Amino acid sequence: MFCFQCEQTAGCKSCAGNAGVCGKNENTAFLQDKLTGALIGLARATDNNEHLVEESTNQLFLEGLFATLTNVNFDGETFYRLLDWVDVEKHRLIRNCYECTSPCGRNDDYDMDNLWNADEDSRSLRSLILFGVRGLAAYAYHAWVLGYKDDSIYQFIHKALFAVGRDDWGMDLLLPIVLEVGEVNLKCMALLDKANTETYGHPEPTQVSLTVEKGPFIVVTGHDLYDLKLLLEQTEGKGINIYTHGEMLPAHAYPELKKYPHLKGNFGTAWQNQQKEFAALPAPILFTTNCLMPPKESYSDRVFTTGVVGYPDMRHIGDNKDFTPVIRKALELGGFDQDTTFPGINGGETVMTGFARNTVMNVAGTVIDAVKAGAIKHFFLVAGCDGSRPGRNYYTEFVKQTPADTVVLTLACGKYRFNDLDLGTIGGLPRLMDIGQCNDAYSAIQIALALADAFGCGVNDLPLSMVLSWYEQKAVCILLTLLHLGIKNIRLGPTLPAFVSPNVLNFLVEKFNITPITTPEEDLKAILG
Ligand code: SF4
Ligand code: SF3
Repeated sequence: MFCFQCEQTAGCKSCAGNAGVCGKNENTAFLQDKLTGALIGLARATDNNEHLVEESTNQLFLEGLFATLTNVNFDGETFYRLLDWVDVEKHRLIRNCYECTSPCGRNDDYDMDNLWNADEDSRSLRSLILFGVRGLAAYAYHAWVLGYKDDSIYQFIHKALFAVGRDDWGMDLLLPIVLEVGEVNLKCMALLDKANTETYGHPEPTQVSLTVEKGPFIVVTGHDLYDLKLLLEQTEGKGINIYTHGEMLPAHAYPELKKYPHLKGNFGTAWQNQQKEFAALPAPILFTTNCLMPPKESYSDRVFTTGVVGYPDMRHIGDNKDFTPVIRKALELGGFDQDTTFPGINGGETVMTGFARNTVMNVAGTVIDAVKAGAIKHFFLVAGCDGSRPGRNYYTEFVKQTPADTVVLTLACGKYRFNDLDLGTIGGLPRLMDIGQCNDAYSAIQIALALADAFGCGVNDLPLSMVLSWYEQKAVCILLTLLHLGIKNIRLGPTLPAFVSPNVLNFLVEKFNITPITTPEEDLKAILG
């Protein structure tokens, strides 16, 4: 196997041999490559055939790409099903081709080994496109399940996959598509933001308890708010409480979700701690998306998956979204005998969320006055994924060391390293504000653009620094979005992506001045002068 799509890849180079660091085995890696190659073949078949593309074709692109994201699906059955589906769609798109006696090869599946063995710059650029499009597909999927669709996004996915299969394209053709991933991802995150806010209302600042009350409960993790909503409906009046985990935390801030009194609080920290945190949990855990780690025996009887998530032998809730087996399990396990608090990493017993664009823009006047009066000297966006590398302590230390006259905005699962800290307030606002999930990077961008507008300058001229952490492919497409917007001086860690070749890195440094993180002390000194 060969895989280097995430930050924890072996030796910061690539996972090879029998299994990846994430637990993906050789067979799953093979099937994921096969499916990706087949989707490239399907993208080739859409060329000149866009008029034949149906909803089911695009649904397949989204599900197929999402299923190959890190920590989403380890189940061979899923990939066989998706491969069969590609076959059906391809037959429909290019029936004549299947009947042709002298095939030209134009619609063939792509052999991913060609990509992994290509020269390093071509491999790097095409990997950026592929991994970026995997992240984008995940966001498009979340919007899709809420009924928000945009053909131009799907057409770009076809174009991008077509490019991934071009062994003969150079930097001149590939680089614009790399940046276009960022552009289309912005459109996609805007669509998801619209879907979430029109369906569930605008997030409101909300304090979330880290105490699990006695009695039966269910822990729900991942990013899919629609699954959470259905679970809340199905558990209503059944004496079962619901606790969010990981990237589901911002759900507490949406009016249409927080109205359920049995949506009680948050359990646990970021994804990489799940094998320890779930071990003795007297409750089922529902995975709606990444990040799923191979379940340990100590809790594997309590793991349920749904949507594009899958793991061999774990119970999967299908498209009918009937969560009865999860509910039965919760009642059978019974929960804790007494209220039990699971403090955050720094000992806090509650966390705040809900500072998305609407909330922050409603207090824009206060924020701008505070900046003009010198009460707020600088903004930091400390955001992105968490992971298990020890170097990620940087982010906790960085936030702890930010001066009292600065504001820290955050989003995604990396925040669990510091979101239980009490950083106090500034001009009546909390110094630490959680904007939401990783896709709420859209909200952060809108906040930055509004600030730039108010001060009559560009985002790069604002007293704002982005200190980002990455792990999986959604972070890749968000990073490309920031580059598409021309945002410079991003600090990125804990390590730089293995799939960025030295020449591509030089380009990113020269054009956007991307820099790797160093130490909190040095970086803060460099930023604040
Ligand atoms: Fe390795 Fe990451 Fe690929 Fe898993 S997803 S095999 S950890 S590079
Ligand atoms: Fe986290 Fe997996 Fe990326 Fe949505 S849940 S941010 S790592």
